[in-house]
Amino acid sequence: MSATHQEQQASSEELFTRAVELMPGGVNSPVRAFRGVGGTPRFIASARGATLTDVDGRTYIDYVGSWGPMILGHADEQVLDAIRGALSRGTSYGAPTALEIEMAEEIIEAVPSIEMVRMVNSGTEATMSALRLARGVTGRSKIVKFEGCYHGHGDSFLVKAGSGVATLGLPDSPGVPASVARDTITAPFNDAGALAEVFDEHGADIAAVIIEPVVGNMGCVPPREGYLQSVRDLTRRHGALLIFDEVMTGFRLARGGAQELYDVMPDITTLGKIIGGGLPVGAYGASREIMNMVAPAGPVYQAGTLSGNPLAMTAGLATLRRLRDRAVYEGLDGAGRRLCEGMNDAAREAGVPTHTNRVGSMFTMFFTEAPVTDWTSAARSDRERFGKFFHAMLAEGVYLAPSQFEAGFIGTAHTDELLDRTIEAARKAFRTL
Ligand code: HOZ
Repeated sequence: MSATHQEQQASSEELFTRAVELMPGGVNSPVRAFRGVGGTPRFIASARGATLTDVDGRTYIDYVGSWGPMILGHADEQVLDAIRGALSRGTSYGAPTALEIEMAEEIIEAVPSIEMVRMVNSGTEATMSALRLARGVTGRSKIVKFEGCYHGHGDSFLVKAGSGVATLGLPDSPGVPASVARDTITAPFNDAGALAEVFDEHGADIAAVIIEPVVGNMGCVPPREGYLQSVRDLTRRHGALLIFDEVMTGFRLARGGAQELYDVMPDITTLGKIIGGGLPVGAYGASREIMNMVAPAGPVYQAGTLSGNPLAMTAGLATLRRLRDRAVYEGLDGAGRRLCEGMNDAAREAGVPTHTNRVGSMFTMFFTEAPVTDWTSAARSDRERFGKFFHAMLAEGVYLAPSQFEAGFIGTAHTDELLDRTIEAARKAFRTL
């Protein structure tokens, strides 16, 4: 029997037993190990539309969407066709292509504050590069990030971070030099007064404030009305740059991301996820003046062997072109409303206290009654109960993010029928709690 054939026969349980001997925690990215909910991660065999099928032969309605990129659903035919076409022309050249120009044009046309862009290979790379650029431009060292926000695993960002760090309850990561961590100041999200105090104390040293304009990495937490504008005003007043980390929200909440939705313009924007159409990608962009500081136009160094990779550009372009139709976002918002209202009704009927945050097609149902506006309120969620709900949903054929502190994502492949099936599954799941 060939190795591949053996793998096809193996169950998630068997694969995980092998995987933990070979990879830390059995995975290549922490949250997917199910530590936040217990149990064995499902090993995925294939995905199509809004569904995932695991190696055990079970199919789930998927609200992870590869953590955001799959806004058109999995294995979208147009995206696959485009990738097939590109594949036959080779997979990487390490030299410029017309595709990169098309991608830059697409991003610049869509994202209001971006005049020039640099492609990289992941969201983490985008945020690390954006930070270096902000430091290079301002000649200052300190940055401000918000408690519970996550900007990838760069040293400067692993201070009071969300996502896997919050899920696993980890302290600020060993391996980050104290000298680096000292330059990261944290403040509570949604509290302009607290940020003003930080600026009063450190204003002249702060190179940048980095923020998820709608947080996805402590679960979905929207900004209070006027909050992003206050952050914009404070940064401007103190000569610091504002970085919007739109790796999750870019092309998701609106074609122009959260900056379009809330009409607040950052100095630098980071992107990822959707712009790669499911292949590894990231980008950062800003005004012409700022981006011309990046090498080789300017002195701030940043490079990458696979940056602007033709397959990633092709998948991304095929995706972004479909998102030119703004009606897509109305549809996604309607789908989000239908799902969250239905799930809320189901929780209420079962007498389970929950609070749901949603912006368009990003949502989180927190297992707490009180509004969730920042990390302190998110952390009050009953994580044990979330874990039980997660597994009950899995048993009903619904795949949610395996952590209370992640956002759910809806795509165009989530039909009303699938959304209603999810609500029905939730009704049953709540009864088991
Ligand atoms: N950091 C990602 C979610 N915010 C998780 C990525 C993964 O496990 O694939």
